[in-house]
Amino acid sequence: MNAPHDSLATWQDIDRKHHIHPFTDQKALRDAGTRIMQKGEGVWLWDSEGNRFLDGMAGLWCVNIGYGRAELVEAASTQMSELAYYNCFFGTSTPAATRLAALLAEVTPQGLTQSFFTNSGSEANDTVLRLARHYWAIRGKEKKAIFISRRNAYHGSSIAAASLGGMAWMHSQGGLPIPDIAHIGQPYVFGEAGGEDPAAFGRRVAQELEEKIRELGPHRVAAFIAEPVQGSGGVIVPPASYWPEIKRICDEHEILLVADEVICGFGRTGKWFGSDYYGLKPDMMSMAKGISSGYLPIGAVMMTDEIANTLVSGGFLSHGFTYSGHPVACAVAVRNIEILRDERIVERVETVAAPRFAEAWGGLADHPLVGEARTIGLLGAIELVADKAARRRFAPDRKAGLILREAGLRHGVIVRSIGDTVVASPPLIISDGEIDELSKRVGMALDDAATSLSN
Ligand code: PXG
Repeated sequence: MNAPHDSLATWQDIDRKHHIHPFTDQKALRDAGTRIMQKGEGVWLWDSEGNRFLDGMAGLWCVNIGYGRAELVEAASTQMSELAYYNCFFGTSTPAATRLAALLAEVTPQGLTQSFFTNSGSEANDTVLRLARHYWAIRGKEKKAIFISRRNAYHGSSIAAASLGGMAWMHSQGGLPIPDIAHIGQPYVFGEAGGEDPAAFGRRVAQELEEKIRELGPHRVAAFIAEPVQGSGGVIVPPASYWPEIKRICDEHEILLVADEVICGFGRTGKWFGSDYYGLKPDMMSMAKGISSGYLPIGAVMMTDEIANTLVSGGFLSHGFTYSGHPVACAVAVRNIEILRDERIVERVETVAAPRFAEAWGGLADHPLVGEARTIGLLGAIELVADKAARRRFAPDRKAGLILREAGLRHGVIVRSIGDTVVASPPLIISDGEIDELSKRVGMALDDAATSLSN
């Protein structure tokens, strides 16, 4: 597979000298050396040394139809041969971009009909911020500029998207957040409800939105943005009482509701979108990742006719990227969405895979290290605890989550640790046997971690 001079040691050496990695402890990585991933098939990955891993994270929450689908390779190759690039500026488009716009209008929740294309989720959320403010300005309400988001939300890494995000450790690098962004609490039952009844907690946290709107003045608030289920925050599944209350508040105060579907979109919850799962009727929706199953970078913002028509009435729109509607990325996204639709992958997640995963992953709750195991669709989380009965966490310097993640790698499974919350988000095409295998391997990693942490 490799050229004769290629070897792990050479790659690691080059990587140390020339590559700064995203979201990585740079020093620790240089000491440890990079793992080189080389091949993927279905839910499986192989590294350069031939180690095989069950990819419990679908790459980075994105490879929804799994690795190695020849149809997507074919779609890219055909489009590249015919027209490798053209833009959507100055009155042009391409068949691939128009096909994708039509398909998105078909699969997204009713009412969302028009797309703006980006290259990533971060760009989609930057776009949301600019378009929503511009929308209110066209309607003569330019003071409606503030975005309300949530603490521990993740909306991307660009300046606006990271400001929308609610992670203090991200704000601390690069002088964030930008002005006119406010944050409220998150519906994190295990971490923050204490003994409160989950339904009451969900309503109370949602009502923080109303308090914040009153504090700021509804005439100054443009939108509320949130993931239907927080992904990078730790697969935080809100209580059933949460979203209905948020919807009521947005409607009553004339605030746009923006659903960040970058992780929840394209079948992750067993519905096409997290908004479908919760019956939300968002005014705008940001998406990326699963739109192309990660085969090429692409994102989009979907919006209602009302918003799009207002933008049209505003005339010239001064926003866009060289690669907005890149034909190769669009062609791959079209083929990916057709596969999700025609092979009824989303329906299979809802009726077969999600119940199986709920049972297999739910079984991990019996482990002494696990304070809670939860799933929704093909998203799962376990909360690691030092004392199960008291639900007491480990001290942060014990790095229990990282220990579990490392133990997982030794057992040939990739999961993600977010503090001491360990999450999974496997490809949607995962078979029943592979779902059981994923949970079994995490179970073995838990046994290893329990031994390490008992010392
Ligand atoms: N919104 C959400 C909900 C996301 O999860 C983005 C926006 C930004 O998308 P881009 O394509 O700009 O990365 C994301 C991305 C992690 C991790 O470790 C998750 C993401 C990105 C990087 C790391 O969990 N999600």
